Amino acid sequence: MANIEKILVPDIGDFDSVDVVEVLVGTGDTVAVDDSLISLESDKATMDVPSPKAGVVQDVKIKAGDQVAEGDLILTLEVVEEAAEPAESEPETTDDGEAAPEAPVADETATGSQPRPAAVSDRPTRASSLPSIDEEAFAKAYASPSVRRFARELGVDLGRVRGTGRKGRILKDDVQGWVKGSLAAAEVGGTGLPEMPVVDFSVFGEVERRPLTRIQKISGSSVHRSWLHVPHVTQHDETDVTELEAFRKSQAKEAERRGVKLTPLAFVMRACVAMLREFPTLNSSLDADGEHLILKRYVHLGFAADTDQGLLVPVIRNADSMGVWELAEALGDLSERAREGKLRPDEMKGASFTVSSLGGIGGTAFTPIVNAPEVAILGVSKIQIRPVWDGEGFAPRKMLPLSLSYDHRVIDGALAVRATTSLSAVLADIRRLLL
Ligand code: CAO
Repeated sequence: MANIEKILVPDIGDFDSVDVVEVLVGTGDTVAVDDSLISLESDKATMDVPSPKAGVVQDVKIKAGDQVAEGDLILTLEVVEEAAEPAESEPETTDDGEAAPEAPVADETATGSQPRPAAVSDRPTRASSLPSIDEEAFAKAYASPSVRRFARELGVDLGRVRGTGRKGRILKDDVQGWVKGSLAAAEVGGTGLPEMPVVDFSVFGEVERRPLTRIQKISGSSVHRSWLHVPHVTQHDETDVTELEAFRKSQAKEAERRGVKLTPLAFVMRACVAMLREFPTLNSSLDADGEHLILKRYVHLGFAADTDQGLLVPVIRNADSMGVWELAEALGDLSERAREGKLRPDEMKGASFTVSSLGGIGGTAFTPIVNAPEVAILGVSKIQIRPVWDGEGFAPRKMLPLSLSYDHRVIDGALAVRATTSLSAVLADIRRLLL
């Protein structure tokens, strides 16, 4: 026959009655000895009432918000004998079958002198995706001992959890919700970013849903990864390319003869090689151990090519061994094949530095995203004719805007501006450029 026992509110110290702030079990729940049944709160402390017996909850007689005093009925429990505590720690059972639980387990933040329950100080292994526990904030968090224990078991820093209980008290559900949120964030890269809302735009007007191309998906995830991992800074500069442009235009016939399109980009690439030789840190990658820099002795220049399938980055290998004409030829060949979808996979690998030119389109400056694990990328915008002070007056000069984005873990601002200053100087002096 089922052994049904009444579980009563135990001795709660000097209080006539205290508030029930949380009922932690429901009908049908299986409880073990010492599992918390309810949380009580006086003006001095929050305390959990542990179950004196193991069993299955039959009927819960109180609810959150009630006031209770010693001897009040909490619930009836169908006791499971074999799961009971050993005799020496078993709580007293009265003759009429009522079980008095042990004294409530007080909150560790209580102002009184209650000892901190042993389980609360356990330090189970935390899920690695959860942030570490700030003990001070944990201690100050407003939560019952059972919720604290639960948070400890999951490695949750209670200081970070927003309580939805009365007066902001943290409930078990709040801890569970926080863990779910953290795991969901970890799935999207451990960023802790709040999720974007899903919006039905058709509510606001007509829309078309178009699938992303394979290239858009790949390049999208690659720029996103870089954006999240690399602390970016962009150094802007501009350089006087009046002479360079005059020279380039003077080569129109030669370009035609060679069947090559000679654009400013070939000269910019030649100048980048000079910059990378002078500042090899820009031609490096951070080692995966985070403690070494891998300096590359080669210069393989990637360049962003806009195609109707999305952004591709073909690579000109050993660009440091090429002159302007060879660079222009490689640029023309690779960008044409990029647009025709004819690049081989190995022609898009191994870049040590990338150039992204929007100069054929427009713009005055932009902040390109570093093509990680490279550590720097040069953005090139459109040449503008602007009045420049030459010491005596303003002269119309062709100015080329440059935007160097870099990984601030590897490159300091001073190094970056030295590099762009050197790059500008080379581009402004055709003799140095053609050396
Ligand atoms: N200022 C003024 N004019 C420029 C210029 C500049 N900085 N750069 C190029 N031009 C001119 C060229 O001389 C050419 O003029 P003509 O048609 O009169 O000969 C015209 O602009 C078009 O050049 P282009 O774009 O065909 O050639 P390019 O060598 O400059 O660039 C390529 C090649 C593949 C880089 C380019 O076509 C491209 O795809 N750019 C987009 C890159 C991109 O999307 N970057 C953003 C990525 S996100 O960081």
